[in-house]
Amino acid sequence: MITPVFITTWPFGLPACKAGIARLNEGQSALNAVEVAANITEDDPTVSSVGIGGLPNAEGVVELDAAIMDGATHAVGAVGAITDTARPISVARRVMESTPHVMLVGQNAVRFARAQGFPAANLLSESSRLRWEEWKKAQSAADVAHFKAPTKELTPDNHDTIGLCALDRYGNLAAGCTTSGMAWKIPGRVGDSPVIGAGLYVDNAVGAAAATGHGDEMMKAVLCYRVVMLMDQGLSPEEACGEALRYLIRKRPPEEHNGYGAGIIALRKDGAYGAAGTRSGFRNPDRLWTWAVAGPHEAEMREGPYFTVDTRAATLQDNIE
Ligand code: SD4
Repeated sequence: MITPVFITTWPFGLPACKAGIARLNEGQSALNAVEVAANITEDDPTVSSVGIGGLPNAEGVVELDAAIMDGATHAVGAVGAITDTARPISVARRVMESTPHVMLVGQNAVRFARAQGFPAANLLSESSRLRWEEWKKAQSAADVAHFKAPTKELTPDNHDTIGLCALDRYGNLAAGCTTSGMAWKIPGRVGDSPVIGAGLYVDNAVGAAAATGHGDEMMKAVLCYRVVMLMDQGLSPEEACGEALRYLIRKRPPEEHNGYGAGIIALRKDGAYGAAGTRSGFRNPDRLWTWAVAGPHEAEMREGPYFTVDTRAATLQDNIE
């Protein structure tokens, strides 16, 4: 029998990791375990970057992105910039299972959710509202009105996705992502999390990957697809995550990504797992890249490894090739 494995990003993903592995050990599917585990973080108002309690956009509205992908069927469902609805990953699963489409966005995603029985919910917690008020005081009203939100003003806890990867005892893989995205983002901005190949990707024949970090940069490198492709070529999960990060760093100007960072988790179909992240990212040199994993052992936190390259030299070299 295959030993189940469950991985999540960030320390706030630990409760989800514990719930996910418990479901897998009960014999539930990887897909169910990812959804149930993601719901735990989405429902927690103290996590300021996912679901209820997430930080809002520049106009004070919480807009959520989420996606779920089933390695067994290669099906995927996603929602982008959905408002007033708890548990966006469950809405994403409904998109996958009840429509012929992959992604619904904005107000029509909300209408779809209501039609599917998801009730209206207030996502803006009091503490997130106060932080938004504080941020808004420092902005020019004209800039906000003209969609000039300074999305680059990031602090350590204003933009984190929970990414989840699972392997069940039947050998099936699944992945998910759910986030409120970057705090104070321009209304309507959709990040990498609901975008297949960027925020997550699974191929049951190879493995699964999910990402967190500066989505506007990570989308440009289709990061998670790359990780799975590299595992298919024989790299270990950790090497594949590292190579994908090196690729991102080579392709994009350092000033665009250095301050923000990226982290990836990966799980191979045989249960091998790994991760990679940037340490100087997330605008905080002391911020550690940490993730949670449970499998043959209890859920525990891991750190790193960290990947960087000499970006300018590599950019030149890479573009000549
Ligand atoms: C986004 N990738 O919306 C998400 C945010 C995140 O650490 O994960 N930040 O760009």
